[in-house]
Amino acid sequence: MTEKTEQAGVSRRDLLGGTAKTALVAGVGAATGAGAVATLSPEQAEAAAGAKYALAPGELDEYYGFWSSGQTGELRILGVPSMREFMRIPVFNRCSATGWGQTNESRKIIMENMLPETRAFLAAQGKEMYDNGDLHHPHMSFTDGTYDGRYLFMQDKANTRVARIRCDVMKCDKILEIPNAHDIHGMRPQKYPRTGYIFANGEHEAPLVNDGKILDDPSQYVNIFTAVDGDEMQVAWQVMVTGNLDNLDCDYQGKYAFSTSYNSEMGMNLAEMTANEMDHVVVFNIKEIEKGIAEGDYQELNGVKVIDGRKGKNKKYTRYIPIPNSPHGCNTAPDKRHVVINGKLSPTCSVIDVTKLDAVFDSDADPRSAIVAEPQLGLGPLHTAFDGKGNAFTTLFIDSQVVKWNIDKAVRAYAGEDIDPIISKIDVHYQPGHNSTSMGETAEADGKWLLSMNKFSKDRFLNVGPLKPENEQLIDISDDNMTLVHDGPTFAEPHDAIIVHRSKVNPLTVWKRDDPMFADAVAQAKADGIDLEDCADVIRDGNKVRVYMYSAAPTFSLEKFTVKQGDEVTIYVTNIDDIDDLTHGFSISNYGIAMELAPQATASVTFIAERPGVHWYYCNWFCHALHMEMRGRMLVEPREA
Ligand code: K7E
Ligand code: CUA
Repeated sequence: MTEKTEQAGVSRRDLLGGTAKTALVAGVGAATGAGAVATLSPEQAEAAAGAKYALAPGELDEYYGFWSSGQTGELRILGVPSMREFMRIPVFNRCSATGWGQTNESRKIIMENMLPETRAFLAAQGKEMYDNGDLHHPHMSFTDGTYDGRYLFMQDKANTRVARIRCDVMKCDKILEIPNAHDIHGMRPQKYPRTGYIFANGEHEAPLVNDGKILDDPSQYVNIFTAVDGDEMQVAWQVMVTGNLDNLDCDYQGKYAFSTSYNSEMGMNLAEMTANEMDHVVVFNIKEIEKGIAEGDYQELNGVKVIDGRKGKNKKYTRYIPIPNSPHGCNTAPDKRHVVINGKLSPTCSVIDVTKLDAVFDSDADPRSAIVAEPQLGLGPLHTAFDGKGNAFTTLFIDSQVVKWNIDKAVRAYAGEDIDPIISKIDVHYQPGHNSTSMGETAEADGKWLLSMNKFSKDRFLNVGPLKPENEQLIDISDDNMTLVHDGPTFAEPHDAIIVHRSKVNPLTVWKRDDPMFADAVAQAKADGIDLEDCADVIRDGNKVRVYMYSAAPTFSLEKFTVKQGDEVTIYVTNIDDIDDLTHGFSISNYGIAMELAPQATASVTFIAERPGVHWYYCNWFCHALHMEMRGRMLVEPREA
């Protein structure tokens, strides 16, 4: 037993010592005995679930599922319980269908909050934007502890960004690159009183000013926790912390945020990073941090106010609660009181009681005094979801199971009562990461559905070659059993999803003409004296050419236009069709151009007309019986010799 473990008051038995750690690090599965394992054949499962999940064609789902896509960089919308995929919203990736990353409207969003050094770095690569992202965590904005349907927020671990999607049009409207931090991983919106802040964990440590002056001196590396203003999408403040920040959540009082932290050792390799028996959760005191900022207790770096909340520094701002080795998931229960910290290398979850945190901050009580339960659940607990009835569902990565357990029983067992908090276990296929319950991260958790997001599908689907899909399984949790009802293969790599009741989300069916998304195009048209909804015009402005047309099925208002080789051409297309679902597209052959034109939207694209000759533009979104005929010619006059 290490000295640190004794200080924390956790026994060796509670930690199961090195067994789980060794198994997890080595990637070896191991079985645990606790709890009954429920497995049904697909036929039994379907019968047991009363086919509640199976919607007839044309029937609508009760929930929206908002899925991340990991290294694909987009956000996806699925229906729950049908698990049908409805839509993909490009965010950090680029999109061939919609022109995300190519239209002027999307380029502005992607680049307007890019750091100057990133701009310069990308320019040296001959690029103006990153092509990739790693989107792990999608979460909706909150008001009063539940989803309010305004925005979805998400992070990019690959390139240190936070983005926002407007739920009225289901398009990304802001992407913010976070200075000082490295690799944003855990991310959550403030639950109360409203969002408010978006809290974002910088996962990897680096010198605070990372300009190359400090290199191989890890003693000078720090980690950064960031609060973003979710309305303005600007960084509000940052806190310097000790240890790699992994996942996070916050409370229902608007007082505290919690980040799990592995590698409290600040090690640089696997052995160093997993050396200690205990890591920690960092508790952020939001009001004290705001006060410290107001009182000037910060340094300003890259235009951001950074407070020092490292271990052993100012205890007003942060506290470090010792937690068994390498905690991962962090999930606040809908009872508004308990926060579950998932052990990963420890077979336990540690439960924080938020009502005990005031004492930790005010009277300097032992930070571990806020821990009120630490049940042993199985091997590799990664993430926990809730049913709103006092129960928790934790994924066990190594065991390939989900364990259902009761929070109150776990608290009583920790206090000494002889009681088993585990209710049941179910096999999932295979190696689950996140899980998610219907409305489960809000105060309105309704205990109907549980989604287990499994990293491996192995033998569950037809073999598609060495690269396999993941498998996301839907589990009916409406009664005491957990009943597996559906396998849903998905492409790389949804980590996380939220399941939002459809009453919370109410998107438009056509764009409003005064939408900010294309306000720049509207302003330019106005300056050029053009009516976007009734135009067929070419404006020449030196070697800049602005081409205005509208689309109305099955025609573009310009059947041809002429430019000169080398002109910088901007094409503005407005879809004047205002019928639900009548989307057009605009693509120019051999110019690499394509964009989406949803009903009543304007989109624009700029390029250099360097290829002389006749080039057809055409509608690339099937819209009409005469869709193939919806086309025109761009005539590019060759440069005079
Ligand atoms: Cu557990 Cu990035 Cu949310 Cu993945 S993290 S599983
Ligand atoms: Cu318009 Cu196809």
